[in-house]
Amino acid sequence: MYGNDFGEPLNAAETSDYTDVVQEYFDGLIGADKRIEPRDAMPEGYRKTLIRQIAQHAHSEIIGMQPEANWISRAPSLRRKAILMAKVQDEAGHGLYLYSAAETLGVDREELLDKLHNGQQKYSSIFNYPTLTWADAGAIGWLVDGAAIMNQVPLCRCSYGPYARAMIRVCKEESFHQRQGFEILWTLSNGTEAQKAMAQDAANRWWWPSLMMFGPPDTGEAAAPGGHTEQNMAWGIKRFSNDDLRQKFVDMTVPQAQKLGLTLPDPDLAWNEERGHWDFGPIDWDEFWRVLKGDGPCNEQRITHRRTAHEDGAWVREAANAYAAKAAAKQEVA
Ligand code: BYC
Repeated sequence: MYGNDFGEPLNAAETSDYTDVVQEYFDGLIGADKRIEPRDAMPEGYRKTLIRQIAQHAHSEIIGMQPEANWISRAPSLRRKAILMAKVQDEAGHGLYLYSAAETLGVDREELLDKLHNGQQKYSSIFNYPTLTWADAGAIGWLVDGAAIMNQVPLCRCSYGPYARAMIRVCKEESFHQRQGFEILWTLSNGTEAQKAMAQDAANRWWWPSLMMFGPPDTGEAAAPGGHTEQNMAWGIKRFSNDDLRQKFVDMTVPQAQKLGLTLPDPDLAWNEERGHWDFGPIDWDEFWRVLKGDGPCNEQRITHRRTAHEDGAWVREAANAYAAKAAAKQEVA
């Protein structure tokens, strides 16, 4: 039983012509904070927005495997290697749940991958930065997974059922990843001077790109023209604005940095008693938009690697399809 199973579901296939009926039914479910399920009729804008966001999210998960996989062969111990390998596999799993969730909206996974490969769809800006030292594996877990959790926990209450349900497991795993990253940095910060310097350098390089992960501000000069926040909040897809989540992330992370004995690279970072939040300095939005347009340090490398992996894996897809066809033919005979 899912969200609205106790009511009278309005089946998408039976109602395609009756847009006002669809809208009324849909608005009723959203207004009552119920879940929209794949069989439900929904406005085209809602469907397209979800495909855009879920696909971008899925692409981020699989592209996000690259910077960390870079350190599997060089992790400093067998234990570290095993943990990192499991983490990278988790990210592949997240990609699979998310592509499956997108497919419930009537889009084909192959089409989404084509759009990633030809640049029509985005992935998170954060994965266009390089992992230069082992401490970066720690900083990604601590800061990048930390930001991802902040952004994704509210998505467990997203109005679209399959996305919300996928997010529950994703968030549990991200939470483990965040602790794994923190523990790597904890060990380095309590190690030799050189190890501590390595941890500090990683925190310096990953801090600002992590703040950019939440997306452009909702208002002001750096806001995206026609940003999606207002509409997506009305649809129950987004529960908080980009700036609110960014602030929550800063508030959560500053005390953790203090615990680690690391400084964050922002001279304006200061506790604001009146607001009850940490103030932070201006974000370089020009850098953010540059990275989004393809001009980050690793954009070219990430997408080339992804395309090659896809081409190299063609035989696996062909074999799986041939096996499925054979199994289906056998069943027909039986
Ligand atoms: N990178 O109006 P806005 C992870 C785009 S974590 C690239 O605020 P929206 C992982 C945005 O798409 C990362 N593009 O849009 C973690 C839009 O362009 P389009 C993935 C970005 O959708 C650890 C334009 O800027 N997480 O996977 O309301 C290890 C204007 O933005 C970014 C998710 O995807 C960015 N950082 O809000 C491994 C979570 N920010 O599409 C893996 C789900 C903005 O109109 N996604 N843009 O051309 C979301 O919550 C929302 O899509 C965002 C953006 C908060 C990211």
